Amino acid sequence: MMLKEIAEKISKAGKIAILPHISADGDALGSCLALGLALRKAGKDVAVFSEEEVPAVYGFLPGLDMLKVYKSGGCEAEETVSGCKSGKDECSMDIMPFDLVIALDTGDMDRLGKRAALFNSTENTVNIDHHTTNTEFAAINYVDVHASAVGEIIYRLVEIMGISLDRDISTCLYVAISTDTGGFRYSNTTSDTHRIAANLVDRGIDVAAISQRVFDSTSLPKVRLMGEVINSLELLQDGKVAFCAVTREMLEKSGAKEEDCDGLVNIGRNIEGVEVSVLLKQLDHKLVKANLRSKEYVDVAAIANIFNGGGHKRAAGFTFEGQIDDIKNRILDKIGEVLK
Ligand SMILES: [Mn+2]
Repeated sequence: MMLKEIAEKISKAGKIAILPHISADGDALGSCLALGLALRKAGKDVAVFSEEEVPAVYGFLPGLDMLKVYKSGGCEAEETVSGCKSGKDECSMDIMPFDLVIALDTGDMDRLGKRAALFNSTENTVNIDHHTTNTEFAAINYVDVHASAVGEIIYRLVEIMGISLDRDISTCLYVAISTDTGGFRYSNTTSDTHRIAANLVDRGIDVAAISQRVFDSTSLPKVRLMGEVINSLELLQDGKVAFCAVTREMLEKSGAKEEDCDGLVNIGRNIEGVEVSVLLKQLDHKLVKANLRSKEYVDVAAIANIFNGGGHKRAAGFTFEGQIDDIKNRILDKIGEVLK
């Protein structure tokens, strides 16, 4: 499947829905809003539906006025950004039907959560992604595992569609690409990544302000949570594996929110000698979310896959039914099998 075919499909549609994955991150949100802004410029009727409120850190992104938090059976103009009311008081658009639904940065149907119903409301579905574990769940699938971020693919798609990049679209794409590459530091960063970023900078985006907001702004509750996580840290397998946990009690004690757990897995990964870092987060009394990161050679997507999760070689995750202690040894065994 070529991007040109997706561009043609889009050009034939009038009303388009764009969906990021659940717990949308910088790449998912930045890509969805960039594509949404571009399609709106091309005269399309566009809505972006997220599963949850947008994390406060991304509250400055252009185009958030077209984002709605999806509720099954309708959308409500609740808070679309953590702590801020949406600019719109009510849905300006009926939820269904859409001519085309596009999922971005979404490895499989489970990652659409409740919005799977919306996705399946039409046969015209598109899946644009870069996860190695993508299940090609749409009618049209475009998966480029060499793209550092879906933002890179959207950059190319917008170019193919002949829509001019403006400052707002460029800001969203820059957030998408810079977050998925950890600020152009991870191994997925290529010369293409930098060339695209250079072109975005040429559109007049404020790199320092964006970076400050995305990378160098931490709430006090998050700093407190980091302290709790550091206290839970264990080094195992000759110091090659770092284990951390986030319990509901820790979240309550620190006053932190779910979104504050973002990036905490890197605390373990950044320790000298650690190859794999695992962060286990208690979602509720029976669900645990595992975040996995590796530094040089362990394919954590393959490990996550064993537990029905997915992701990238150096960053992956899965959800598990049980308690933190139940899953810990099982993951450790799997990691032990592939550690040098
Ligand atoms: Mn991504």
